Amino acid sequence: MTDQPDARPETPSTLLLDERDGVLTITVNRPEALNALSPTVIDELRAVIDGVRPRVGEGSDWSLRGIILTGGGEKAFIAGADIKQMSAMDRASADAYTARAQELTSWLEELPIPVVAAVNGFALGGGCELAMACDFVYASENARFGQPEVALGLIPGFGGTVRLQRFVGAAAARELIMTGRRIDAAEAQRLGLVSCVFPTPEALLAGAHAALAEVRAQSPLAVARSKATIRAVELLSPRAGLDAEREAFAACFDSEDMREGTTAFIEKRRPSFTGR
Ligand code: DAK
Repeated sequence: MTDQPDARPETPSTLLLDERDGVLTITVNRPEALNALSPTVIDELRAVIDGVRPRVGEGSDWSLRGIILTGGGEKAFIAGADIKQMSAMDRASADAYTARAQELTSWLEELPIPVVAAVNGFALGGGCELAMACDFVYASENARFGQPEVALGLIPGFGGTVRLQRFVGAAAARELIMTGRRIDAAEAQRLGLVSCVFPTPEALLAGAHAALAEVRAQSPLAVARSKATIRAVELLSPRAGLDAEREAFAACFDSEDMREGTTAFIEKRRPSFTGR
């Protein structure tokens, strides 16, 4: 990890935040630079996600049940790392920058609530990598995905070599990374990178909210444990993964949510979950 402290501004300069119905929408808002990930954007995203953590998870009041990450303006989700700022970095500052960005992607994966990437335009390089660290990747028809780092003399550095092949398989990942080719939303869905495509950016946001409303009706504890187990087993062999799943499944039988969910089913009523 890095030894630089996080910037924790009261009001982020590069993000718009909007919270309603237990869902926090984070909009990266630098449309003049196609929402490129400057070090300030990374630090502000880190500060926001860090601030969310006490509000979610076992022992919390579960006041947040989901996050939507999207891009400001009409052209881009996030057009990658900020090439202008990056061009002035040396090896040490690039290493610190990428460590902070990689840690941010791990935080998103570790949050006990779902994060939806609402990709409403270019998701290139670090933008595609940030989307892949989210739980659901939804896109509007104008979305364009790609890992164009090779055109800059770089390789993906925010987890792209690891995550892209998990989504699309090794063959397609090799091709996309080594050609730097951009693909549209339909192809991204065909390859498995995107799970839902919406006709417009407005429909995309509505779709993301609708998915999180579905999540909100479920046991927060079970959703959190599902996410954690999916992440844990990804790193294991299939046998060890099944063991980890069995253990996490059995642990649900100690929760109030499991008792409530099964009882509500039998009593033909809606469950009232507490997240305990
Ligand atoms: N960074 C900075 N500014 C950007 C930008 C970016 N990634 N992308 C676009 N902009 C700026 C443009 O410079 C332009 O600003 P002005 O010239 O008007 O001041 C403005 O946004 C509008 O862009 P365009 O005029 O280019 O718009 P177009 O519609 O013509 O083209 C485009 C859109 C998305 C095709 C084009 O902008 C483009 O190709 N952008 C660059 C996309 C890209 O290559 N992204 C990947 C960046 S590499 C690392 C770890 C990770 C990474 C790096 C290092 N370490 C291990 C150290 C990650 C790397 C990347 O993400």
